[in-house]
Amino acid sequence: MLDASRCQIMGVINVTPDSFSDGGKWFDHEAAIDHGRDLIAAGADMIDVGGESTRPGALRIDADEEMRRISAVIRELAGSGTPISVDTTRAVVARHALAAGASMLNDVSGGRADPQMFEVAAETGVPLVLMHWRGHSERMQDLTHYDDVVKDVIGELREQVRAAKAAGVDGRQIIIDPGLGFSKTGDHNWTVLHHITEFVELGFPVLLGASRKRFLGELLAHDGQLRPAQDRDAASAALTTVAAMAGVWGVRVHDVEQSADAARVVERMAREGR
Ligand code: PMM
Repeated sequence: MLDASRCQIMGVINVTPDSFSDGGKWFDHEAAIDHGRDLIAAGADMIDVGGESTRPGALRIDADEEMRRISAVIRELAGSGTPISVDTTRAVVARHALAAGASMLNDVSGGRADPQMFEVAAETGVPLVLMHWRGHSERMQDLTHYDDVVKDVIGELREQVRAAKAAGVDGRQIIIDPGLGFSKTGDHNWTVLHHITEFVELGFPVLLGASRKRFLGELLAHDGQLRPAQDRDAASAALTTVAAMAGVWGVRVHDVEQSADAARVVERMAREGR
């Protein structure tokens, strides 16, 4: 069962040369493994390992390259007892990652990129993150039309949940994620965040990935320059506080320490009300 005693902290390792948020720092396996250990020491409950960049406009790599990037990192960290989720849209990579020791699937396409992802989840029974998604990175920012972003995202997420269940995934495995920045403008992200309780009320654990994203860089811009990604961590932790107070199950963050502290503050405050 998923821990819900307080907002869960998912630390991020992008084993990619081109991530916007950490600029390829963890492309080297040894560096990625060391970083994973540091994230756990800083208070992460789990680590999300991904080998394919999802930055807007990014081109795809093939599945073999994706597996090559993440295998050793997952094997090593899972082998020392760290709960690992794998950030992939491909069923073949998901299977490979589970065999290497991962215990959760984080599919940013919510099963839309590769319907066989649902089979992998149904067969293995592991938790599956279904993120709201409209298209791959190279075209996702062309797919930002909404009549009502909150209603439309919830409606599309419901369809993804329905498809997962129809393919045999148990509802108790499902975690939903509104997909901040994926086919969404900065204003869309803020509207979704303002209405985040409506997502929580759908009855599934909610995961949020706001950390270091462009909309925070825009909010904190100075002299017309975006605030650089690595200087967005205080704002990211502020959103962890907001999310935890709204009953969000978990946050996917690059800087674990500040968000872990924020989640603990919110948990302690909530205990006063019980
Ligand atoms: N964002 C990114 C990658 N994976 N997974 C989930 N579930 N939710 C997200 O919002 C999300 C994700 C892109 O950010 P990164 O390049 O910093 O990893």
